[in-house]
Amino acid sequence: MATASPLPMPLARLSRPVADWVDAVRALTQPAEVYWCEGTEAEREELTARLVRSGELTRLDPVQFPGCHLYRSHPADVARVEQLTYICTRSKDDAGPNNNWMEPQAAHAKMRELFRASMRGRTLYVIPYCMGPLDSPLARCGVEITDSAYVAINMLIMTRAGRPALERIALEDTFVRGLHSTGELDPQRRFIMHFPEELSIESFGSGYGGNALLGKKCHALRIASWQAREEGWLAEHMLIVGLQNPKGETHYVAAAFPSACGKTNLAMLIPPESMPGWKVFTVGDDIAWLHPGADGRLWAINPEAGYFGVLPGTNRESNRNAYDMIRRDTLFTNTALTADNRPWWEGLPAGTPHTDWQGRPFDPARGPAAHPNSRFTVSARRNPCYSPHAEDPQGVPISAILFGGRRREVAPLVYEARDWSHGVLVGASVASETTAAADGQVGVVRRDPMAMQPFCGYNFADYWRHWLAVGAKLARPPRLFHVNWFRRDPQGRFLWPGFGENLRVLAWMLDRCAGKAHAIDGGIGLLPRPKDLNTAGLRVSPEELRALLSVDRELWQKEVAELRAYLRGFGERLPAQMWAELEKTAAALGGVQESPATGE
Ligand code: OXD
Ligand code: MN
Repeated sequence: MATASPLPMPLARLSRPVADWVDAVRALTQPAEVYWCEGTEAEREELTARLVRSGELTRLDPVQFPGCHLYRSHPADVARVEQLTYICTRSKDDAGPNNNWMEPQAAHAKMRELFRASMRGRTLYVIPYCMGPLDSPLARCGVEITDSAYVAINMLIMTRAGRPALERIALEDTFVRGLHSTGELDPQRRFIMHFPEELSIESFGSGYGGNALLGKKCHALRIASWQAREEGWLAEHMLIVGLQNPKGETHYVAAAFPSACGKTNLAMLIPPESMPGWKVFTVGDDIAWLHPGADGRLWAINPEAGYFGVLPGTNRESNRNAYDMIRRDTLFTNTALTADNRPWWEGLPAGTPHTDWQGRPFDPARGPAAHPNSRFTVSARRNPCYSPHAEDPQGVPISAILFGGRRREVAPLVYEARDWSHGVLVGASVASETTAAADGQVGVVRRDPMAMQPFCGYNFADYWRHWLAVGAKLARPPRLFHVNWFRRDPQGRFLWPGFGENLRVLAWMLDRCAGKAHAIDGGIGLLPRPKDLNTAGLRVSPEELRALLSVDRELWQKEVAELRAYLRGFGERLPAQMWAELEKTAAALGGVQESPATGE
C-alpha cells in the first residue's frame, strides 16, 4: 500500500532563531496575520492575485504581455533616499565620511518607535532568502520581514527565496535580519538603517525598490561589503558578463558603473554585425560578489536571481534581449500605459501613452509619461542570453574589471591601470553625472568611487585598504580598466555610439589580458591607439576617435588636484599606497609631451 508523503514541516518550525525573531517583530508591529513565504510559483501567483483584487496591481494586456502587471508607487516614493540612509556602527569613523551615521542604540530606539504597531491590520510576510546559488559556498542568507506584498513578490523574483533558503539558514549560524514596514510613506518618517556589526537592517516609510527590497542594496552591498571585509572578499556594484570570442573561448568581465549608467545593457550586449562569431552571456547586471580562489584568480557570483532594471531608453535597438525578456511574467513599476493596456516608457519608438505613471490622463506639460526611474522586475531565467554558468556554485573567473562613469569630458573612452594598486586609485577616482535612480538633482558630477558611494557599508579609506589587500593575495589578478561611454563633443553630441559597439573596447581589453594588444602610456594609464581598436564598420570618424582617446593634460591636472582634495577628506585612514599612486600619476602627467593617443 502506498504511504502518503509526509506533510512538509511548517516553515515556522525550521529555524528557532528565525522563529524567535519573527515573534519579537510580531509583538512590536502587531500585524493581523503572519505569512511565511514558501517560494513556490503558485504562491507568487496567489500574492499577485491578492494585489490585483485590492487594486494595487493592474493586469496588463494578456495577449501582448502575458503574466505582466503594473504597480504604481506613491508619487513621493520613487527612488532611493540616500540622505535618509544610515550606517549605524559603534564608531563613527568606521562608517566614514562617505556615509550618514547614527549611533546604533539611538537608531534602534528611533526605529522601534516607528515600527511600534506599524503593521496593525496588515499582513506580516516572512521571506527567507539566499543571495547567490543555494548550493554555493559563496552565497549568504537573510530573512526579510515586510508588510508589503509588492515587496514580497519582488523578493521572490529577485532572490532564491522560501523554503530552500530557510533550510540553508537552519544549517548555518548566521543570517542577515531585514525588517521593513511601509509605514505611512511619509518622507518625514522614512529611514533606511544598517547595523553591519549586528548584520541587520531596519527600513521604514518607503516601498520603493532600493529602500525596501532589502536583499538587494541593503544586504548584498552595504551589509555584505562589511561581511566581505571580515571574510576576505569583495561585494561590489558590478555586472558580470561572459564574452565568447569567435574561437569559442569565454572570458568574464565585471564592471562597476553608477546607477542607471547602462550596466543592464552591457550585461546583455548584442555584438555588432561587424564582429561575427562573438557571443555575450549575462551572469549578473548589478551586483557581484568576488572571492579570491585557490588558483590565485578572482571568482565571481551574482547574488541576485532577477533584474530590477531601468525602463526609459530600453528598446529593440538599445537592448533587444531586455526588450524581449520583459514581455511576459514581468512586474512593471511606474510606467505609463497605452489605451490598450500596454506598458509605455520614454524611448519606445511605437505606441502612445494614454495614462501617465501616476494614473492620470497623459499630459506632456506635466513631464514624462513614465517616471524616469520606472523599472521592470523579472526573473534572470527569462533572459535570452543568461549564462549557462550563472548558477555555478564556485562562480566564474574574472579576467578584467572595468570602472566607469557618465562624463561629458575628461575621461577617455578607455584606459588601463598600470597594475592592481593603481587600479584601486582609478576605481576610487570614478566620478559621474547623477541620475534619476536616487532622489535629488540629476546631471551633477559627483565622486562615486567604484560606483559604491551610495552602497559601501563602511569607511571608504578602509574599503580601499581592503581592495589593496585582496589584490595582494591574487597570484593572477584581473586587469583593471576605466571606461567612459558618455564622452561628448563641444556641441554636446555623444562621440561614441555605445551599446553593442562597446564590445570593440571589451575585445581590446581581453587582448590586453592575453598579452596580445598594444597600448601606450598616457600618464593616467595605458591607452589603445586608434588602430589598436577594431574599427571595421564603425561609424566614428578618425577625428572623433582621436578625441575619444585623448588625454587633455590641463583638464587632468585639474582632475588630479580635485582627487587629491577629495582623498584628503579621509585623513590618516587613507592607505599610503593610494597617495603614492596619485603622485605617480601626477608626475607622469607632468611629463606628457603631446596627446599620447595620436603618437606611435
Ligand atoms: C539600482 C541602483 O537600482 O543602482 O540598481 O539604484
Ligand atoms: Mn545598481
